[in-house]
Amino acid sequence: MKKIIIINGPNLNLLGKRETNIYGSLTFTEFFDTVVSKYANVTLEHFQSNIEGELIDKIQEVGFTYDGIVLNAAAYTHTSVGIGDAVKAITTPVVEVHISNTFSREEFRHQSYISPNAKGVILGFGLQSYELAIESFISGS
Ligand code: CA2
Repeated sequence: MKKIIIINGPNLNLLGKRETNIYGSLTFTEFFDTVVSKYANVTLEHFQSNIEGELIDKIQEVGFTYDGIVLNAAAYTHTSVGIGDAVKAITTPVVEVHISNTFSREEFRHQSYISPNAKGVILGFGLQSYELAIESFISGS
């Protein structure tokens, strides 16, 4: 079975509880449970942290053995050279995802330190962005 992990960055633990106009009203746990049942043919894990170093530690921990990483580094996407370097250093392919269309938002959200070393980028489809990323690992090479 393929092993895929979703790694979520800062404040994504607030999904479904705040700013529901931008990020929707489902909590990530509610969403994750539906995804786990839908993709019963893959092993899916989820990790969230508000701490940059913990995200880097997790990327390094899984980044040589798992089949795919779905990474929403949230605000660190736009600031973190460290997370960008970690993505570059590992062998597991990373698909960068965003819930919102970052290009329709403020200018500072147009910059990503992840994209140059990601296998692909999916954004603007709400929580479905995560599902599309998982699908890409299931059906892709
Ligand atoms: O659209 C995305 O997925 C983002 O990665 C979300 C980040 C934002 O900084 C990126 O530019 C785009 C913010 C995540 C904050 O999540 C919250 C969820 C609910 C309530 C408040 C924040």
